[in-house]
Amino acid sequence: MQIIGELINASRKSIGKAIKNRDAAMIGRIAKQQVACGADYVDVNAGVFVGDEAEYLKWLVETVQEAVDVPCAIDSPDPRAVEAALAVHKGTPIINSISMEKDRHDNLLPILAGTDLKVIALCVEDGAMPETKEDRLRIAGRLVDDLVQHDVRIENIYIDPLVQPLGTTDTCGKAFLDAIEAIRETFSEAHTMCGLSNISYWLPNRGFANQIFMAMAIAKGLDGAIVDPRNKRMMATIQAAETLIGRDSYCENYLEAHRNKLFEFP
Ligand code: THG
Repeated sequence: MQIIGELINASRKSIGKAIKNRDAAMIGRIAKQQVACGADYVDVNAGVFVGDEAEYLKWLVETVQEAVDVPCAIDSPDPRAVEAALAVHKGTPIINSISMEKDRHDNLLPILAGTDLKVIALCVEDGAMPETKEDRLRIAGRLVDDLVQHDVRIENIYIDPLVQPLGTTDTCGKAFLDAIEAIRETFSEAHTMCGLSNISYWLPNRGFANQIFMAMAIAKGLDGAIVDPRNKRMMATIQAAETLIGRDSYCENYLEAHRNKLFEFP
C-alpha cells in the first residue's frame, strides 16, 4: 500500500499560515511526523496562493526534502507550479493529478509525456461528475490510453476513481468500490489511489466511517491512499485489512505492527 501524507495542504489554516510565514521548522516537523508514521510520499499543496503558487510550491518541495528522504506528491493543476516544483525536486515524485478536464489535461500532459514521473489520474471530465462505476471506468480508460500513447508507463499510473460525499447519492460509496474492483481487473498493471475522507462529509463519527470504508476499498484491491498517517486507527485499519486480504506474507507486517504497538490506541 502506497501512503501519501495529506497534511501539508495550504487549505488547512495552520499550514496556510506556516507557508505564508515561510515557517520551515513547522513544515519540516509535519513532514517528519508523516514519514515516521509510514508515509511513502508527502503531498505538497499551495493551491490557495493564486498567482504565487509556483513560488510557494517550490519552497515547499525544498523545505520538505530538507527534512525527509521520501519523494513528494506534487498537488497542483497549474503547469507553472508543477514545473517550478519539478525543477528542485530530487528523486521521482508523483504528480497529483491529471484528469480528462480539458485545461488540466492539456496543461499537464506535455510535462508527463516520455518521463518516468508517477501520476495520479483522477476520473473526472468536463461536464457532469462521474456517478456510476461505468462512468469511472470509461474515464479511466481514456486517461490510461492517452498517457500510455504519450509514453507514460502504465505501472506509473495511479487511477483515482474519485470519492464523493454520501448525500450526493446513497450509492456513490458502492459505485466507488465497484470501480476500484473493475479498474484492477481491466488495467491490472496500473495502480489505484484515492483520498477517501470525502465519503463521510455529512456524517457524524467520520473517523469510524472512513476506517470501515478504507477496509472495504482494500478488499476491492485499493493499493494507495492519501491520508493523515498520524491517525493511528486508520493506519491500523490499513495494516489489518492488507493482512486479512492476503497481501502480507506470513502476516509478518501485522506481527511487526503489533510489536510496535500500532494496535494500541490512546
Ligand atoms: N484525490 C486526489 N488528491 C486529493 C484528494 C483526492 N487531494 C486533496 C484531498 N483529496 C486529500 N487531501 C486532504 C488534505 C487535508 C484534509 C483532507 C484531505 C483535511 N481535512 C480536514 C477534515 O476533513 O476534517 C479539514 C481541513 C482542516 O483541517 O482545516 O485536513 O480525493 N488525487
